[in-house]
Amino acid sequence: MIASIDVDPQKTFTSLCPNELPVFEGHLIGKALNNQAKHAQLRVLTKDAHPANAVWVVDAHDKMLMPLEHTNADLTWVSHAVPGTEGFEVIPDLPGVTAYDHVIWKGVEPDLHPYGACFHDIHEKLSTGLIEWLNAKQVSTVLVGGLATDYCVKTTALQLKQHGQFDVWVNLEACRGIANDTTVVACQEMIDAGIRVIDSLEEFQA
Ligand code: VGL
Repeated sequence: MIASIDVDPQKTFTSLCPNELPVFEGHLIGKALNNQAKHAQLRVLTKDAHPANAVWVVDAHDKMLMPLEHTNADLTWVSHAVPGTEGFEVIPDLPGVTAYDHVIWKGVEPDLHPYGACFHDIHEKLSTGLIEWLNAKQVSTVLVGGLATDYCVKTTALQLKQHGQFDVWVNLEACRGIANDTTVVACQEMIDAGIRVIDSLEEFQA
């Protein structure tokens, strides 16, 4: 069984929400996510769902990426992906949530800012149930895309590889990164972990 996973394809990570965390071309990956889903029998959506009063929130972009002492919120970020706001919505071309087979909402607690979709906490203690759900559906292969390559896509793919027994593929055509240097490092980290990082679906073989 193959599952495709749309990691945080939300307007908060696009130029549609310039005050949040815009990723270059982030709003353009919807069709590529739909195409990869055609290679899978199951489709999963993950969404950041952050409260406005989260401990990691700063009020300006130049105050971001500062280390924090919080156990499960490592860096400062501007407020993003708050349920009820535009940034929480999915990007154009994607189906509504009920069209998916499974949906994970993460980062709901004010003092937890996870990147990966498999655990609620950075220390990977509190499962979101994603790996367990994939196992229950007898999924052997996961095809991952979304936003952003260098944070949530990377961490989700690494967790799926390290804590699950899946063949993990990351389809770069259906991803965009926040910064080029961290994206290059992220791709190498994924490759080193045994993840297949591919430029397009043409390279995918289950
Ligand atoms: C993300 C930075 C902060 C992501 C989330 O989805 O990649 N990046 N929060």
